[in-house]
Amino acid sequence: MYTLYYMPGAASFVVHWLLLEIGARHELRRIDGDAREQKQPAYLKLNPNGVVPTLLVDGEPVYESAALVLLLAARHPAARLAPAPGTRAEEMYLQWTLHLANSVQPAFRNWFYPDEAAGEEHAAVVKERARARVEGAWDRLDAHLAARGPWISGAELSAADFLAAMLARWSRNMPRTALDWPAIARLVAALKARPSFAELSRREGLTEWL
Ligand SMILES: N[C@@H](CCC(=O)N[C@@H](CS)C(=O)NCC(=O)O)C(=O)O
Repeated sequence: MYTLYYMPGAASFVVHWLLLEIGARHELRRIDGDAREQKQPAYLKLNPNGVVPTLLVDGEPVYESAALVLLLAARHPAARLAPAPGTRAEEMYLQWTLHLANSVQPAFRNWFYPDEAAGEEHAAVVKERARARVEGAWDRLDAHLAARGPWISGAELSAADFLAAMLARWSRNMPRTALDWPAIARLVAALKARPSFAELSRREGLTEWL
């Protein structure tokens, strides 16, 4: 049994999506970002970083969205969202999951929270550099998908594709959205066509990027 602490459209989005895609039994607890509930003591006991997502896994809190992507794919082999160990597909799956989490997601954090890195007076330059980093990431992901795709790990869909689609969604109001890159646009269109995406959007009350 799982309990997901989430905010609509946030980094919890991919975890929620995978729970639906896998068909895993779960409950949802919405965190009120406007009230900064993620910084309140009750939530900090679960996730001392004060961010979403947190997933209770059999009652124990686990955080970091990419860790939860890997964890859910590994715990539910029947969903076939984690490539077999020791394969080339697994190498690409792990490489890109960690790259998206370690390099691309922090650039988005700078885009959405531009005063965090160096204060309000440097926010414009932080944002501009974040935009360049995100666009560079799309160049490289698109080239990889064109050469080795259609999915991140090759011929088969994996949990990493859902993480990429979430990040692509975050670019929807940037000067260039991820959908300007054709191989990424194809991946995203295929994932958005899945019933889990419609259900996810309905549950989170999302009206953009449908
Ligand atoms: N590395 C973390 C980052 C999570 C993160 O930055 N979450 C954002 C929403 S996308 C958040 O909770 N922001 C609220 C805040 O920072 O107060 C993860 O991937 O789980």
